[in-house]
Amino acid sequence: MADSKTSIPRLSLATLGLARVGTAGFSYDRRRLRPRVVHLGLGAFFRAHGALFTEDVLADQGGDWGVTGASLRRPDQRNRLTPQDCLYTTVENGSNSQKARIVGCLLNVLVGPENPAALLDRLSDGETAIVTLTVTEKGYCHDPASGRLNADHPEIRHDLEHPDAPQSAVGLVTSALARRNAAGLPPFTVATCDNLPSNGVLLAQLVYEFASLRDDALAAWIERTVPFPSSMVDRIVPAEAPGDLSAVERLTGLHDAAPVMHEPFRQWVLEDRFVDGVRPPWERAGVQFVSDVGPFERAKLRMLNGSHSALAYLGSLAGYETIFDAVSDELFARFIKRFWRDEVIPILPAPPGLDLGQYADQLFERYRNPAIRHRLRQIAMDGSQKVPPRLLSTVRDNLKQKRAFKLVALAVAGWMRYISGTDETGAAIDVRDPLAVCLRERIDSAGTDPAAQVRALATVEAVFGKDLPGNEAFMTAVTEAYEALRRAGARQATATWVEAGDPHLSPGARNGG
Ligand code: CS2
Repeated sequence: MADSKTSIPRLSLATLGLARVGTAGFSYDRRRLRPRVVHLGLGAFFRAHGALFTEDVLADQGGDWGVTGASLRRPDQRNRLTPQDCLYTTVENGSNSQKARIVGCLLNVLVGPENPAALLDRLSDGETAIVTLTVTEKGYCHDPASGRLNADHPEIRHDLEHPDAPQSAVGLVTSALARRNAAGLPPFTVATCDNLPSNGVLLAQLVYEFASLRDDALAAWIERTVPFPSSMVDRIVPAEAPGDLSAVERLTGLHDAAPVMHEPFRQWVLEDRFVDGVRPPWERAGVQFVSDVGPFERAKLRMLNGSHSALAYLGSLAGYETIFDAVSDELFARFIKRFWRDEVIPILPAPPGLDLGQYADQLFERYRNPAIRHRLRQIAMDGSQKVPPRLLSTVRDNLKQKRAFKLVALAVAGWMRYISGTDETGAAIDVRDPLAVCLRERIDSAGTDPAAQVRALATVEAVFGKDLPGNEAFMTAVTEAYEALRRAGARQATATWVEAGDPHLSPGARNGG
């Protein structure tokens, strides 16, 4: 099929052979694949991460591990992928290299809101052995501060009333498990791949709570039989940007409506708990199976995602567009290195075999990849869900150990400043957050006094819990930082904060850069 505007052939099974030399493809027999993995939340991240680990297994030793993708919101991915037989191109963008690869393990895409019954049927089918998820933090319909299910969430309420047409990931997983139980089938393994602390434990708890609202016997069966392995996943995958489609056309000679661009680095650390041990031999593709993901996940969430969120708020306010742009400014480079060295690394237990100082250096190099245009706006989204696990967890651990947390406090204040809705030039900020309306009302009701604005936001319990608004050290640190951001702007405030000496820095602390 040719694209009408460009007359470049559209990627599909029929045109695969036309791909330019240098484009990697697949040589396994795709007709053998069965839909044994269902992935909820088919976005760029999964297609450049989980799907590629499975693709590598197929390339290495064949097998039948095919993937069904499911979109729980919009039909865009299905609309783009189906006309090209669900094939897509991944482009690995290194600092000085580009590698294109056409991926074959995705077999079809279902769209939950259009046809919840079809998605439920697929999940309930005995052939489905593993359900993986990347539905983003807000997709868990939970209270980020307490980790409990938000039973008032409109999707949760809907799913309780309509168990045959669930909308939420928690509702879908529970209804499908209920059907399997009723049919005498074994459960599937539920492997969440979202950036949440103890993500498997959290999802198990949410599904259990939800199932208990339906039927105690079902909840007990789930608790007894369904494994929810925790994981740490990592790869920087920017959202599609203008120019990506034409770049892929130039590389492969084929028109792909759904390519994904990503960095070379990837990591997946996973607990080896699967129903009957059934899973692809992902270790062949580099997945690290460990008994306790906790230290890996905490290091990644607080060092990578924490610094991402800090840069997203402070960097956007300072006028930068991407992570690369922000860390190319010597000031923000110093900020981020001190953030790691002084406030995050000292309170983190190092995962086995990982030197956290080296990990910080490696993260910095990844951020300095000029070929990755990772937009701060993309990372800034959904701060009410991201700030608690990425930044407030670090605040709490520093408080416990009576250590300073000035730079983390500046990042939290940066979020508060960002969601006020106007930037330093007076231009509107497009704040995207499930709590946007509530946060806006809080700020508006506080008037113009910065300290009152901080108090109004810090008392949103779903974000700050019950403890932090009553903690004087926390409130003082965030209020001072917020006032400085208002008074001097993000760049100047960051400069002052970075310059300030840190009396709590232990003499042996490693120099992060
Ligand atoms: C980012 C993550 O958008 C965000 O909030 O911090 O998507 C980050 O790029 C990935 O977790 C990296 O593995």
